[in-house]
Amino acid sequence: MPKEHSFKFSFGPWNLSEGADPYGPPTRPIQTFDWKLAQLKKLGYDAMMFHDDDAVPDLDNKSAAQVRGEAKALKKKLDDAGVAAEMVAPRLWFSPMTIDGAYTSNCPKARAYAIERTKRCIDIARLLDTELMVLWLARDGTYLRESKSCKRSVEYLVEALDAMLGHDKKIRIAIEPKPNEPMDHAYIPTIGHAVAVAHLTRDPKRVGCVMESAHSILAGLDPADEIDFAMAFGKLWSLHLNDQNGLKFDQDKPFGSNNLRGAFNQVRALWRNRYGSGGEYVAFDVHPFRSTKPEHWTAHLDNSRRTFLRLLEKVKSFDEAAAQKLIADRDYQALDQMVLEHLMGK
Ligand code: GLO
Ligand code: MG
Repeated sequence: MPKEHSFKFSFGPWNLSEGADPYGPPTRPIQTFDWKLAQLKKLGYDAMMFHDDDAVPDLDNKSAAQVRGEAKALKKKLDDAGVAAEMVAPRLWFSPMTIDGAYTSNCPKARAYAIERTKRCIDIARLLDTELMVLWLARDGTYLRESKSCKRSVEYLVEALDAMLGHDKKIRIAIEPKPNEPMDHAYIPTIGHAVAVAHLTRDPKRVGCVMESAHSILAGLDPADEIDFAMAFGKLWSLHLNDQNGLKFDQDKPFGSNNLRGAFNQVRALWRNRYGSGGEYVAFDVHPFRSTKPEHWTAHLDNSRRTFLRLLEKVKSFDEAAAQKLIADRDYQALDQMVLEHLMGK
């Protein structure tokens, strides 16, 4: 087992969501950013994740000087609160410019918009004193296979990544794969795709990934293996831990809520690989259930972190020597039961 090291935690303002879904309006009153920051502090988290327009609202309609001013004011607010900015991510799925995709749109103007917007996002990240930008490629995929070409899309994506890497010599880009939703098929569905694309860019060392549990499950994969795979390449630079009940809409359930054993294996992979020893954060990309009352609004974040820490104890107290004996004897039947009994507290 690795030597003792501790984990640092983060979440984004969108994780204190108001309950709106495609079928109904918010079920909790809209809250301010300051309220969300105060909750983050109260819950004992260390950092906040940002979309570029969480940091600078209405970004597309602001001048470079305005953007700089607002980003600096936010940095001061975070400093005063003792909270770090973990990363900034360009929100490339809202604008009328990205209806048919961002970096891989069929429209050259849309592709140019996506790259320019991302450069602004990078500038904001640097003003918030983080070198990490997360790319969730929400609309870079297809509704209709015949409408685009996957090979051409990969080429566009690499061109865009090269432009980002050229814009700032320090920025590190973590691609967040997801196989579907909002698209039918996304071009970067798994960690393997993200790692492969990194190697086509001008500076592969600065392109890595974020593993989100729900996204891996939607791709039919095991999140713990996705963690291990990314870490085998030194490419796991952030995490969106959560849970997902099978192949349906992206649920972003509390960590461990659906599959406690799967969550145990994710924490075990992180612990065994010393995730976090390079300053990486454990982020929870979780949402409250729509039915959650305002007075219980932050419970999913508190619970996810609590579950993570409880599972960390389970990881540390797992009898590795006994497990190794069973493995050597190929007695996986007994190993299976040993894991279950350990998780059940016997
Ligand atoms: C949605 C994604 C989303 C991203 C966030 C950061 O499925 O998980 O929440 O993580 O926008 O880019
Ligand atoms: Mg996510």
